[in-house]
Amino acid sequence: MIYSSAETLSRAEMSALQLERLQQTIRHVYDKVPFYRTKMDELGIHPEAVQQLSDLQKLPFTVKSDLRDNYPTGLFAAPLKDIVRFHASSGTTGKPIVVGYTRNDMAVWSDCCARLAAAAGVTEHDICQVAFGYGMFTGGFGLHQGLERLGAAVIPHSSGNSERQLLFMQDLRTTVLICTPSYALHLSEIMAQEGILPEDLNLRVGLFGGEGHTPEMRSLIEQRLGITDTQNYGLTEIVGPGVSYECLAFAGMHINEDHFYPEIIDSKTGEVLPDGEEGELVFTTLTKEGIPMIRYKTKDITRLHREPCSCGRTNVRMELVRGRSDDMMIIRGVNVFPSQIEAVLMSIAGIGPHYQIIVTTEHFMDQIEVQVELIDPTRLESYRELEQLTKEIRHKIRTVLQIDVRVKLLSPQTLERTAGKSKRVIDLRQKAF
Ligand code: DLL
Repeated sequence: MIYSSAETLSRAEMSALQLERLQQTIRHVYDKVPFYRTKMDELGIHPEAVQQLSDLQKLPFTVKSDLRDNYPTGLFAAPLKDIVRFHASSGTTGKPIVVGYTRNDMAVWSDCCARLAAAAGVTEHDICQVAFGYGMFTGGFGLHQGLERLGAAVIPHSSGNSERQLLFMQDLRTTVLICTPSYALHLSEIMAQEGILPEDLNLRVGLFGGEGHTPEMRSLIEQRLGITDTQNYGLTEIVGPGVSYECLAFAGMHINEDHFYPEIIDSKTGEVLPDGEEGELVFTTLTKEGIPMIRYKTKDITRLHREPCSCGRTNVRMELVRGRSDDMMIIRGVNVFPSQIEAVLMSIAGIGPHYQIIVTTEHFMDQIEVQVELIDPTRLESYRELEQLTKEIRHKIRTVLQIDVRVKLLSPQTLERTAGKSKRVIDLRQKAF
């Protein structure tokens, strides 16, 4: 089902709507956000300079560190009394990045997530189990609101506790599973262990996102869970889930471009590339009030296609994400920067500065092992001391990243030294993109 008439506008109608909203947004940030006003003043660009959509190219990009530098609410365009929800995601170092939604932002977000679910064939007759984390991560609440708006029944299970997930799936006859693709595969393994067959469940569709997955993973999920696997994409800085989504024609992910204006750029030169060319995806929000974003560089690599889709939708499609242009790792849906781990290690006495992060897949779940050298070799002799130190490192990493890692303490001079760039991350996963 096509949920919104905004998904079938003609190109001329969409462009006119986008231009009107873009002009309002630029005026709004110029008036309300000193960060944007200063940048625009420095370049001698005033809101009136945006007369057509391509004029957006005159404006500078926004990057993740701008959010960090203005932590927590420096980029907000609405007063805090108008903010009704906060969410957050990892920054490149210790501090997360924080976003805020007004009442209208929440309505837009729910609508975008309802479109996403409807495009995958979800209806009010479905029973949808959300296995994304509820909390500062946008996945749980975002999908929850959209599904409720659509009129589906929601089981707000949240992440983890696979046995209980399966219990509810069986007893409440869950038809739609919402989680990361790696968690879907993990669940399928638990099913096999417990002797639960796809036929014992009533699942028919998966709404998977937060990380990419390969065609091989997709067919494995479809086969093992007996469902249609659909993907959706989003990022905290833009709205969370609901930025783009697959329809049942599987011809890429339709972007909610009446709210999020996409560009593809050459990451190095910043030049905008024509449709069909691969580059970094950049978004400008067109209706956001809480924290509008102008030309936000996502670091996600993809291509855009504007021809209408056989599903009847006309909104632009992005290909499934091909990878990222930075070193951010996505571990079980959580964004992890090596620099965050480094910052934790460096704050603990007696270890470092040499360390390595090994990423593997076990039972379809990402695992991280942090190997770090001890400074004092005599510490190797005390088992209790080593255990305490290991615990401290794990605890601090869990506090910052919300994920569990394994820690291996090494004797000094164990890790290979290089004259050039040291290789901090060894990613042995089957590529997720
Ligand atoms: O992952 C929002 C989300 C939650 C989307 C649930 C879909 C479902 P962040 O934690 O800020 O937000 O991470 C955003 O995750 O820049 C991509 O690199 C990656 N990502 C998200 N969805 C996909 C996808 C949420 N379908 C970052 N394919 C983004 C590939 C994805 N990468």
